[in-house]
This record gives sequence, C-alpha cells and structure tokens, in this order.
Amino acid sequence: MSSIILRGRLLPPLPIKLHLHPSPSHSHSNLKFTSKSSPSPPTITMASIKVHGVPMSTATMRVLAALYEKELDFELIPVDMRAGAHKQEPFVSLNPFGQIPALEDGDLTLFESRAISEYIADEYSEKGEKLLCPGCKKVKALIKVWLQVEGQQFDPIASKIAFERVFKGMFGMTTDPAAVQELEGKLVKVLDIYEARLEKSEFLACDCFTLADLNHLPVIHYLMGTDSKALFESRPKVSEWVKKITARPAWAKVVDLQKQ
Ligand SMILES: N[C@@H](CCC(=O)N[C@@H](CS)C(=O)NCC(=O)O)C(=O)O
Repeated sequence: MSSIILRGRLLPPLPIKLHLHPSPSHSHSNLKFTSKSSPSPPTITMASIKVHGVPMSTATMRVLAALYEKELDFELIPVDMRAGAHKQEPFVSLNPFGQIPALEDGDLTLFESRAISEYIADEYSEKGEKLLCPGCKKVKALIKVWLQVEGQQFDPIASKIAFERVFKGMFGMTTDPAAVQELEGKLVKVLDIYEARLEKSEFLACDCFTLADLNHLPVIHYLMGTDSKALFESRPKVSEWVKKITARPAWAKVVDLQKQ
C-alpha cells in the first residue's frame, strides 16, 4: 500500500500495487521504463532521466506523458508519500516545496510538472512527437496561450472536481455535491470556450497535437470516469478532442503504469 497527499492534505493510504524491479545502482527499488515499443515487462536500461513520483498523481502523469511522447527512456522512482518521504530529505533537495513530481536529467533537477513537461518537449525537440512546433513562431505563441489556459483557467476548476469526485472517494472521504455543482457551473463556461476554439482547429493550438493538449490529459483522464464526463461529451468538438488525445499510445502507457 502506498499513499498520496494532495495539495497539502494528508490522505489515507492509496491502494497502489507497484511492480518493482531491483536496481543495481540504487539502494531502493525503482521502476525503469523504455518508451520505445517493446514487449512488457519494462526493460532495464541506464536511463539518465529520473522521475520521482507516483503514477496515480496527476502532476506525475503529465511528466510521464511527455516522456512517452518523446520516446525517452527514464527511471520512475516511487516516493513513499504515506511515510512522508516527499517532506523529508533527500526528496526536499529535489523539490523544496515537498510535492511530486521532481525530475533529474543528468545534473539538472526540476520540479513543477508543467515546467518539466515543457523542458522535455524543448530539450528533446528532435525526438518523438513534436510537441512545441519549434519551426513556427506563431504556432509556438498559440501553444503558450493554451498552456496558460490549461494552467490558469481549466486546471483550477477541473482538478478540484477530480478531487471531489475521484480522490475523496479513494481516500474514504465524502464528495460535497454543492461544491461539485458550483465547480461544474464554472467548468461549462470554460468548455464552451474550448468548443468554440476546437471548431477552428483540430487541437487547441493548431491542427497537431501539442504540449497544450498533453497537459490536460491527467485531469481529463480522471473526470472521464465520473458523471462530469457528460460536460465534455455534450460538446461535439470537445468530445472529439478528448477521444483523440486520450487514445494516444503514449497516454495508454501512462495509464498502464497505474495498473502495475
Ligand atoms: N504545481 C505542482 C503541483 C504538484 C502537486 O500538487 N503534487 C501533489 C500530487 S499530484 C503532491 O505532491 N501533493 C503533496 C503535497 O502537496 O503536500 C506541479 O504541477 O508539479
């Protein structure tokens, strides 16, 4: 059993069963993955990229999605949140705010999942899916707009709904229907804007899948398992977009990690 603490709230243990592979280079057990199509179980490699986090965490999932889209090998180092490992050394040397995920790439250490996914997309621009359209400044500017929209308009509402509808239940807490109603009232206004945008382009920034779409995946993934799904499905363009982004093979690998 492992546990998770969401946005400063200590929550009871989470029933995640991680399939652990002993690592010769570390005193604790880590998970090593290769993003290239290979038969499971995951291949043991000397990955220089290390992700500290857990696969149930939305912020960790965002980073994992970027790594898989870029077909990069990485090592996932589970953080024992039940034991408060994220609030102690050595983890707080990676993220002084004591939140997962943190990323190590050689001698570079990063935290904040959106900054990490942007770093991966930029640093490994030649690999895998082009998530930032580096050649086109105007598209790049639009990607930045929609990255901000996700972080500033969508996530503050949608992740609270996910907390009410998904995580509270997971941790034996009770959903507050009044809070859900109020939040959904706000989310529909945001989704109406998404619907209008997606009438003009196939994805949020342009006609290709970009980091702006990717950053939405973790919270959308959880909401699709709740009654809030109807808010997405009742908007034809939003519904089509959700189907396309959640069907990506890289995303399927992130979801698979939760089952291990
Ligand atoms: N803005 C941060 C949020 C990270 C975050 O809230 N992580 C959660 C798990 S999804 C966590 O570590 N919570 C523990 C805490 O806040 O103490 C990011 O995107 O990386």
